[in-house]
Amino acid sequence: MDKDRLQDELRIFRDRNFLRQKLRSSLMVYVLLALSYLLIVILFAVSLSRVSMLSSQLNEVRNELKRNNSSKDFKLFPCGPEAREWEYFGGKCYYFSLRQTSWQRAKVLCGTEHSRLAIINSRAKQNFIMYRTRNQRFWIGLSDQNSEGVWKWIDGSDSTPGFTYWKEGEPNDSDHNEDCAHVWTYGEWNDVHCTYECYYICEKPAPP
Ligand SMILES: [Ca+2]
Ligand SMILES: [Ca+2]
Repeated sequence: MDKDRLQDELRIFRDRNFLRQKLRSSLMVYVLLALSYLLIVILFAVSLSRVSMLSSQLNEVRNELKRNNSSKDFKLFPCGPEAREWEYFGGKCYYFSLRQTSWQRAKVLCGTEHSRLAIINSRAKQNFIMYRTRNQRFWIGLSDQNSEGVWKWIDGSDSTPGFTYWKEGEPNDSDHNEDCAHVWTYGEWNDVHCTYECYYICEKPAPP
């Protein structure tokens, strides 16, 4: 009887020991799993922060490149890289047409480009235009269509008190029919009939 009891107790002890060992090994597995999970989370967080750091650095480089390019663009094309046919002078942009047309049509064509026929109100601007037009005839924004002999710029201002560069003997209103002005040889101004066809100069403010 005592022997049986002893064997039972021994068996129970063994079972308990076995269970304890099993529990311990399962616990170890769970701890290891938890540690690996933690490690994965840490690695993920670290790589995420590195990726965001890299992308912010990349953005900075991109912005710097953009800034450099836009300042280079401004130096090369102050009137805008999309408007390379416009020439910059003194804070404004000028277009020298390649086609000849009447004064009225030239006025409309400048308008479609958000500009107007050129106003020459200084010697510096006259020099620029003179150099650029090289004895070719180009319409400017000056006419006496509203009142004979009263020459007004296209912005409504009176030309007489300001800078003028009329050719000697001009404006002569030849045949009583010359109401529009163009630059002529040596850049001097001449009045001619408005349906005459010549090149034209448009002017607009330079982009900010
Ligand atoms: Ca006239
Ligand atoms: Ca004339």
